[in-house]
Formats: sequence, C-alpha cells, structure tokens
Amino acid sequence: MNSAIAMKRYVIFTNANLVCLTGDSGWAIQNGAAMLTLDEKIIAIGDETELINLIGKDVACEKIDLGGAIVTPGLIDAHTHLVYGGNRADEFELRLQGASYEELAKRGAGIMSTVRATRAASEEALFESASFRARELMSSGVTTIEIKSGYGLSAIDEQRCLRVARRIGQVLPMSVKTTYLAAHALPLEFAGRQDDYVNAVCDWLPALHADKLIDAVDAFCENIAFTVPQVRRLFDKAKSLGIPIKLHAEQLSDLGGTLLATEFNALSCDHLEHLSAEGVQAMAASGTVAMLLPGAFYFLRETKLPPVKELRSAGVPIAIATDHNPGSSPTLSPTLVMSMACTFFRLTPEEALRGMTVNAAKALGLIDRGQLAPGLRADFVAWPSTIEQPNQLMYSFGQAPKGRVFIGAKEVVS
Ligand code: DI6
Ligand code: FE
Repeated sequence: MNSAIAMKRYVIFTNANLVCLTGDSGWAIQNGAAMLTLDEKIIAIGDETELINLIGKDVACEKIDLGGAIVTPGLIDAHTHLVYGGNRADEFELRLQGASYEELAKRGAGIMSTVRATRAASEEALFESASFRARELMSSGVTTIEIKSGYGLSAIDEQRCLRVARRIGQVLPMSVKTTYLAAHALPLEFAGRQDDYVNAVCDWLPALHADKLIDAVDAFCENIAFTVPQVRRLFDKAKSLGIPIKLHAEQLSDLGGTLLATEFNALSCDHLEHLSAEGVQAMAASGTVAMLLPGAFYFLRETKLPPVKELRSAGVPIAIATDHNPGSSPTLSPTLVMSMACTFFRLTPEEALRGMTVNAAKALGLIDRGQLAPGLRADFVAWPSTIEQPNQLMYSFGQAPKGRVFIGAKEVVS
C-alpha cells in the first residue's frame, strides 16, 4: 500500500439555502438543498437522498448540517494592498481639516509615507500585520484574495512585499493572487527621473516573475502617479513575459488609462469614477471587468460616481472589492463594502454579491470559483441565522456578520 495516495474525501453538506449565482440574474435560492463535494470540489447539488444515491451507500461520506443557513459562494476580494507598514490615521485627520489626497501626495506624505514605514519594517513584521488582515477578511467570508505590492518601490522591497503575499497563501487556507504594483508612486531616489523609474520597474519584472512571485501587473495611471505612455512601456514588458495586466484607471481624473489597458485585454480596470463613454465601450469590447471600489470613494469623500448605468447597459461585468490600503480604504469589511456599493453606486444587492463572487473571479482570471456549481471549488460561506435572506448582507451595514467559512470543503472559520 502506498500511504502517499490520499483517500478521497466525500462530504455532503445538508440543510442549506443555496445562493448559487449560476444564472444570469435573480437570487434563485435553492431552499433546503444539499451539496456533495469530493476533496476540494463540488460534484453535485440537489436533494440529499439523491446525492447519497449518486455515490452509493457504501462509500464513506461525511455529513455536515448547515442548519438552514443562507449559503453563498466564498467572497473574493480581488483588489487589496494588504502588505504595508504603519498607518495613516494622522493623514486622515489632515484630510478632514481640508488637505486633499493629491496635495498630501505631492508633499511626500500619502503613499510615500507608507513606503517609508514599509521599508523600515522587517519582513516578519510585514508578514504579521498582513496575515492578521488576511485572517480578518477570511473570518468575514473571504476565501480568495488578491494582494498587490506597491509600498516597497525598490527591487528588494517590492520583492519582500511579494514574498509576504505569497507566504500568506501558503500559511492560510485562502487562495492568494499576487499583483506587481511597483508603478504606484515615484520613490525619492528617482525624484525628477520618472522615466528612469519606469525603466527600473520594467527591469525588476523578469526576475520576480521567474521567482513565481507575480500573477499580474498593475499600475497607478494618474496625474499624481504615472502617464499613459509610461504605463504602456510596463504593459509591453508584461506582455512579452505573458503576464496578465490590470490598471488603477480614471480614479481621480480621466487620463484614458482604460483605453490603454483594454488594448492589452486587461483583466480589470479599477476605480473608474472618471471613466468616459468611450472607455465604457472599450471595456465592453475587450471583456474587461470594471472593478469598483466604494471604500476609497467613501474615505476620500469623492463625489463623482462611476458610470454604473452605462457599464451595466454595455454589459461590462462589475466587480467590487475592499481596496484595503492604509491611505484611501483602510476597511477590512467586505460586507460593509458591498453595502456601500449599493448605497453609493446604486448596485442592487444581487449585483453587489455577484461583484464579490462571480465577477471578482473574472477579474482575477479564475474560472474555477465564484459560483456554487458542480466542477467548481467548494469555497462557500454559511451565514449566521440572523441572515435570513441574502440582501441582509448589504442591508445590515457595519454589522459584519460572521459565518462558517469553508475553503475546499474544509471548515476554516466556525
Ligand atoms: N489608488 C488607491 O486608492 C490606493 N492606491 C491607488 O493606486 C491608495 C494607496 C494609498 O493611498 O496608500
Ligand atoms: Fe487600489
């Protein structure tokens, strides 16, 4: 006998009100349903007795009663900046007194103050703080997460941040996708040499990619950050290495970053408050996901709304994420962010949930999750009994309901 051959693990989850999100629209809740899983995947959904018959009574199958819970796919937080040192609570106060986010950035506060704190922190300390944040998200229902670099801004420091992100995926049960965001701000040592810095960002990419530290390349395309031609150089480099791209685009102004990103078939364009009609059409044509980030909209007290109606009628998939970062969205509550997506951006609760499941999976290029269906990963949340219908996840804002979280059919938060 070869003990290295693992036993197949069948589990039947019973007594669930499943919100599978497999149709195009509508909650379509399957009440009192069961879900059969084999190892990390769902193999069938339906009536308990039928599912047991499917595998035969002689096959060992664990049974987990979900107690009549509302069960949704695991949440996917597809845009976060989890790895950083320090905090920016003082800057928050300065902004409340009237300083703008852009002014602070120009003064070397903003992102650069986090870069200083991140460089000063040990890799272990960065891992401690980032894994704490990841655990918080997981306990709120997040089963897959994207983590960007972008507070190191040197070859060594970007590498440290990406290593920390990778390690989170190894230590915690959640899946982690990493994104290289060295083109986030201009570090001091490159002052006045923006193009040289972009060249350096391009030069660091192959080694980091060879070390398997990068799943996607991102940039901050903005007046206070990088121009469209500069981002194009980075995207050309990413493309030559076969790395998918995404872009922080049209957050504070309309530079046309979306038109560039869609030329490269970007997985997602993110923020988009200032997106033009032309940008919407370009996204529809390239199948790029619109990643909306209501936490940053709220925290920066923005007033310009992303063109949700236009995105919707053009058929652009809309995703939402926490955008957790110390400067513009220090929240760790995915349900609060879904609520904000409804209240500020007028998404329906169903669109908000699809935004953090099905469409968030698309934004990461993942085709094995985001819905509950045979063949997909058994990543799901059984919400507490106070959640009697799925729209309460958005309605009870700020309450952060904690459910039972399952990743690959294993209970990771109970
Ligand atoms: N846009 C954002 O909202 C974050 N990064 C970005 O490119 C903010 C980052 C920060 O202020 O630290
Ligand atoms: Fe961001």
